[in-house]
Amino acid sequence: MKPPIKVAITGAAGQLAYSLSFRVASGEVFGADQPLHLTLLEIAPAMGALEGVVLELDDCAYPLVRSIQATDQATAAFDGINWGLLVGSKPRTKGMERGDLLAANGKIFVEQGKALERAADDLRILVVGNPANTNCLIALSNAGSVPTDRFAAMMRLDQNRGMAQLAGKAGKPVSSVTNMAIWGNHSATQFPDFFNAKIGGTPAPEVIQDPAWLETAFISTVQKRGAAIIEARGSSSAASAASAAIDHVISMRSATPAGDWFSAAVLSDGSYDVPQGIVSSFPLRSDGEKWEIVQGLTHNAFAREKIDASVKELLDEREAVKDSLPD
Ligand code: NAX
Repeated sequence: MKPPIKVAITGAAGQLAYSLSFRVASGEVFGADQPLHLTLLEIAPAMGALEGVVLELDDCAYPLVRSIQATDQATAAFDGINWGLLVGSKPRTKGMERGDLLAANGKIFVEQGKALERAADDLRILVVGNPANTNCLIALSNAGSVPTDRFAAMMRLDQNRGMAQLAGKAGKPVSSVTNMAIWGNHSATQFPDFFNAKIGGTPAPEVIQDPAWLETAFISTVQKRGAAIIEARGSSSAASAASAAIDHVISMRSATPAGDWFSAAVLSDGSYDVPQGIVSSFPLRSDGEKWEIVQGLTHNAFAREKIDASVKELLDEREAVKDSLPD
């Protein structure tokens, strides 16, 4: 057994965390030889419901769990953590404009970013709570000495959705789909890059010889999948989102298979003419500890226009939260 690590999950009484926490506690994410201390963060009104989650986690008798702490204080939740899965955020309520949503979440991620200065030296963060890219930007901008490359926002659900759609259309198993890059924002402007995706090692457009489907139905299905799930289920994607969060952490912690990549939103270094200072999705490779943006992919005018539109949305979001970003 390795020495225990500390993992924090925020929004821990919410529906996504109800799937995620149990899978983290079971060892599925960090390994069957990795004991962990779990800290669960919620807001004060949800502490009663969180207590119920803790009772259930206890009742699973997971052998890897060394302790479970429930708190409504970010500083306590993030003390000494190695990983933080930031799921909690303020949902959009009736009549709320997008700017109001950004501002409300800005406050949360300023506070949580500051509290992350108390984390362990090897801290890694995944921001899931929406608007995830801009929340991630706010957190990393307020986290003082924590290196910015420790932060990512979740695009893995979009990647997985894209892979499933391509596999379904091609009549191939989803395991044959690789190199699925998502560019831009986790929103309806994102660009799921079918041009660079492969099916069984062959470019997706050569396997699926239906450019009209790829350029319209495929893109909009991936972009609007979240809304389709809300429409069908009456609540937003939770189990698939938890599954994607797990895939993200595993991809970050393992060496990426040769020739492949995975998608996550990270602070742009200017690659692919995405301006610095926004958290945008890129294709990444990891060596198990550090990640890098895959270089050298090409985009035609169609793809470039889609990427630029999503990047513009991220720039607008950054402008809307500028009060939450230190100079
Ligand atoms: P829920 O509303 O069920 O749960 C959110 C929880 O966060 C609530 O229990 C709430 O009390 C808590 N919370 C609010 N402010 C908090 C704070 N300051 N500190 C700690 N906890 C706080 O939403 P759920 O379905 O679980 O979704 C969680 C978040 O994931 C939402 O923001 C949602 O939009 C986002 N999603 C992001 C996805 C992505 O791909 N990046 C996909 C799935 C999901 O929709």
